[in-house]
Amino acid sequence: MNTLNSRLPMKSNTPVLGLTRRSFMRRSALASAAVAGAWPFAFAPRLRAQAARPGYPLRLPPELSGDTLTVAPANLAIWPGYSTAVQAINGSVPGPTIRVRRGTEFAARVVNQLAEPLVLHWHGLLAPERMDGHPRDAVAAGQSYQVRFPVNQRAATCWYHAHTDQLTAEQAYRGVAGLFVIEDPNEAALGLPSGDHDLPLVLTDKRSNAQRQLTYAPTMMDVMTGYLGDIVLVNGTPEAWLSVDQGLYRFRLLNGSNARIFKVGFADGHPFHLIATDGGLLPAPVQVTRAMLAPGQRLEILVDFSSYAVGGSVLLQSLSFPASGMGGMGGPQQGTEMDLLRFYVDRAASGAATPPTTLVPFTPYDRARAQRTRVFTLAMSGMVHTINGQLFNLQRVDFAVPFGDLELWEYRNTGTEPHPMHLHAAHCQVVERSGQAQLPPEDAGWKDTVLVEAGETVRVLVRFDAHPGVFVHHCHNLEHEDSGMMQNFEVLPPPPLAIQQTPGRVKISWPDSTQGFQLEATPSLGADAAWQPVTAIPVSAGGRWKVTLTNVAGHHFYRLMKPAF
Ligand SMILES: [Cu+2]
Repeated sequence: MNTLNSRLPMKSNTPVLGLTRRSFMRRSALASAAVAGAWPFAFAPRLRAQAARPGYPLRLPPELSGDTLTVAPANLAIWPGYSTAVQAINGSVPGPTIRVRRGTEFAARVVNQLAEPLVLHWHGLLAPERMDGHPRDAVAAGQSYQVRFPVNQRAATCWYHAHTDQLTAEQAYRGVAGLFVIEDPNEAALGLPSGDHDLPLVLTDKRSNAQRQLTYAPTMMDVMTGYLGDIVLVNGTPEAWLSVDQGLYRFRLLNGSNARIFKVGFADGHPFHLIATDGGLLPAPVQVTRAMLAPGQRLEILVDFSSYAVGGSVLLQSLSFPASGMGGMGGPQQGTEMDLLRFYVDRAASGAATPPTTLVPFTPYDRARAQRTRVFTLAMSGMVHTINGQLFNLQRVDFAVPFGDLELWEYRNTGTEPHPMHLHAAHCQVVERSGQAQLPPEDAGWKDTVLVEAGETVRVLVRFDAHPGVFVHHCHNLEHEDSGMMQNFEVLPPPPLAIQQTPGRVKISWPDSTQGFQLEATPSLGADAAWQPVTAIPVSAGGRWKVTLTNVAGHHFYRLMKPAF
């Protein structure tokens, strides 16, 4: 039996291939805090008190920067004394947390040791077309494939998960998912909690039976509502608890559930700060007492435990909320209160820490620059859900988006189920909900997954300016997705530029049948790219727009883009 994720701290610190030294130290620090929960000889009163704690100390996934991701059947001691069949990544559920520094290349070999096809999607990452994990790119059982792409986007808590045609829901449910954290050394200056005070919380709900197996057998009703579980695992830990000090913590929350929406908050109403959504840090922390987190979404929060006495504890929950939809047949209905994680405040903090007042600048798109509105009607058809009246067809491309155009996407939910809509290949900005521009803080910043409640119309602004090619957008209720609530779209490549360079002089031209483009230049590509409009006014001649730049010092890169800000 694989014990990588055993609750026994000594076992869970068994060296893991690819585990970085930093992560090993983080995990060791955590384990030393949590060790009393399973240590056989309690030799201090505090440790004895901890030994009586119900539940299990929070596990932390191993960490990787790339290398090999082997997806294979495994048996894990999710509940001590039981062996639970899962589909693990490198023997772990959730899979290893991938950490990549902005401006570097991510490379990994994905090895499919399942008895079925598999492809992984890098959710929130701007990967090129054939690296993105489109369902058409799944490899057969026993096969492997190489992933390689540069990571130049803002630092963010992203994730990765199975995206196999009609198998996404079951594979993700059985464990084929993990966090993917993009780090930016420039953000270190913000002084946010780090090391063992910066922790992932991967929330997933499951149904378990008497033999402690994770059952997945969706009925037609489950497909309609999405598969709702009756227990929550946090980082693969049931009834999870965490020993903390009285300091400030950064928690990176991912809702990795198939269908369950969480309303994250403390049982005692303890306030916390929202600092990041899907696409990275917000302009400033926002103090809240609860936050909605739909499947696929991420939130980062700062929690200050200094108001709790040493010896105190507080429970993080999914608070109850009125839910649209039919509710689940197997698990508690959508919107039912569920416990997530109990924090035991065991120690004084090593130093005082307060949230920073500002984080990372955010520039909203200029809605007036949107080239067009694209309407997506989300509706129920029998027991499944459609987008614009159709179910997904792997071979059919449903629409094309010109590269670099700012578009207003309008999701109209005419059904009775909530739909967390996820788009690949770009991040978007939420602009209004059913005509209201006043938005909850969870809608702030750069998003890739937007919750559209029953009866709601949500408008977002989006510009596909990273990679041309065929991508998907879909509902991230995974039963909805697998039953066809997904579309292909093609990001059309920008018009080709013709560039003639002589010393000190650059002649650039492009077809004058293309309107509205702005020529931009940058001295370097990658994470340091600083695209600036070229101010020279193009002239039309011989069917082309032409610009001649003189006194050009050094080497530049050029592109065509439509203004969005
Ligand atoms: Cu849906």
